[in-house]
Amino acid sequence: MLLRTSPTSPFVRKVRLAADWLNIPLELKPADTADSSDSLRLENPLGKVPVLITDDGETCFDSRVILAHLDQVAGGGRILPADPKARLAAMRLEALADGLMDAGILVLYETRFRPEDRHEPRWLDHQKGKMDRAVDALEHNPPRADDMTVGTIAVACALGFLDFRFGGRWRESHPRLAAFQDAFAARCPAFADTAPRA
Ligand SMILES: N[C@@H](CCC(=O)N[C@@H](CS)C(=O)NCC(=O)O)C(=O)O
Repeated sequence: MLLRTSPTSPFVRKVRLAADWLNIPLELKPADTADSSDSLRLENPLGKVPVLITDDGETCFDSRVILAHLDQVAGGGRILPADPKARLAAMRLEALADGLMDAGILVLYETRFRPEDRHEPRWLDHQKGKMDRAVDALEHNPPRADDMTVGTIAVACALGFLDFRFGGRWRESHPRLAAFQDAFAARCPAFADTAPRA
């Protein structure tokens, strides 16, 4: 299977971590989300990475759908628990971490797509509020690194994204989450291998 990637996308990183954990080989093909001639927009009308292209040519996005698909390819119940209660908890955790990344990306895009004198402070504060509340909620109820699920994979990627794009300021004030990230990195060697690079 082929994965359309970007070296800095935390959502792509989710897929790469899941595939590595499940021993599913993926061929990586970088995409340029800003280039209208890149086939990415045909593969995903939203023009976003990641996109998975299966061996029979089917395109699959977004990262949540891809992780669920990879779990199924691996036999099911591996990173998406079969037990309904555990499954819901893992999916909810994934949604929280994805939402944290979405808000961070909106903050980044505001600064990338608009000149500084047109940044909208109310919008930036609105998104930053979501990020702060998500990190605080995770600190209050930290995930367990020995539980490898769509949720813990997404949280690890969200924290890696904060480290990369927002200077890792969350660490000092969120010690339980920092301990989770360290334990996750120790358990999952692909976490270091997929660290974002500019
Ligand atoms: N919900 C999507 C989010 C994917 C996403 O936001 N990808 C960003 C890179 S991190 C992207 O491709 N942005 C390009 C754009 O929005 O045009 C997922 O889970 O895959």
